[in-house]
Amino acid sequence: MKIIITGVTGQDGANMAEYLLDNYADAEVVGVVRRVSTPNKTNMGAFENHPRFTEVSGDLTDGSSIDRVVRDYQPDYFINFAANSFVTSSWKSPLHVWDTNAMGTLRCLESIRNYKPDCKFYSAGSSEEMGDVDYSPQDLKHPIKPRSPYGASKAACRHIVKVYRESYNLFAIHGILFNHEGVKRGEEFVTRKITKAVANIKMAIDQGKEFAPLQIGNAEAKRDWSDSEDFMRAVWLMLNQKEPKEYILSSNETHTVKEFVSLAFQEAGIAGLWSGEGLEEKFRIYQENKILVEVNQEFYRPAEVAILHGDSTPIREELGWKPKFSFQDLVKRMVNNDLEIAKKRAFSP
Ligand code: G4F
Repeated sequence: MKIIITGVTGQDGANMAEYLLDNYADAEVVGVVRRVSTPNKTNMGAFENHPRFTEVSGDLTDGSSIDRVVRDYQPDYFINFAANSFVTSSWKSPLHVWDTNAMGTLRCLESIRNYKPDCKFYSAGSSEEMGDVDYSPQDLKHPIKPRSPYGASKAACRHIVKVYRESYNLFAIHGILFNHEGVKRGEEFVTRKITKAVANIKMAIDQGKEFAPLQIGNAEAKRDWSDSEDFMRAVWLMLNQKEPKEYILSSNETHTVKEFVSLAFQEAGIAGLWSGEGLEEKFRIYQENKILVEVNQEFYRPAEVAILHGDSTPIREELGWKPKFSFQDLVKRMVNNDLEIAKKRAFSP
């Protein structure tokens, strides 16, 4: 069973590789890594030297590299987790985001069509495609109304995957993933930004040192957060159905960024309280005037998706998927991981 995973250095790619290597003795994983001048393979630590893992060089913006990987490795599955996935940066480099995400997906589909048409293909869809939502919770019938170049690029993937599935009879699916996080999450995303700051502030408080408050953008935004590890099991279920049916993956809950902040500090043993409104809103240590978090215009987006709240009932009922981790578990795991990292850093010689 040969599985190509693009984006294997990222959170989802690494979690998927780990899941397959740990659970399927016949899984041979080929991880596609984009050449960068300063490689970051931190997330690959658990499997980089695994005997059934092979690293190959490739880039979604270079169709010839994708052709070569598919032709040479003849995969049974191709899981595309490579993307420019940070929504904010999509306003700054929209052409690059479209080239990687939308054209990149088309390049994968063309390579599969030409060199391994019986290969099952997974495209990582996003709840950002829903955008300016009409109703909650969102299901697969929800109109596509993206609010960012990123969301629009993922909507393009959704359309082209359908076109290839129907035109060429490919097993190609575009599952819609609501927000999913974890200990491998990049530090620019709001959850990891919060848990890393919580850990650093906790260390400073314990050592009697001063600290700068965490700066965040829209604290009222609501997201449907899950654990990436739970989603990887679901992606594999989707790829192993008889027919190529698409599903939504979500926790079926929605929480504000403020709730995430409060819970993360609470997990580190710091009780806090929100006060003020809009840009004046602040999160302070309970019954003290010490500011932990401030709202800062700099982190607002040109257009915001105010609420995401998914309905993943169909995959739960039809494929039997059930998440292991709750919202509270997720926050706890992320905070404790960042506390460990902060402690190691503080006590390393
Ligand atoms: O963590 P975020 O940057 O994730 P976002 O934009 O929801 O996108 C993530 O989830 C999508 C699925 O829905 C994926 F497709 C996508 O690739 C990515 O994984 O921001 C979450 C929310 C936003 O509303 C943002 O405005 O948090 C708000 N926010 C408030 N302050 C902030 C900040 N986001 C970031 N990154 N940094 C802040 O300081």
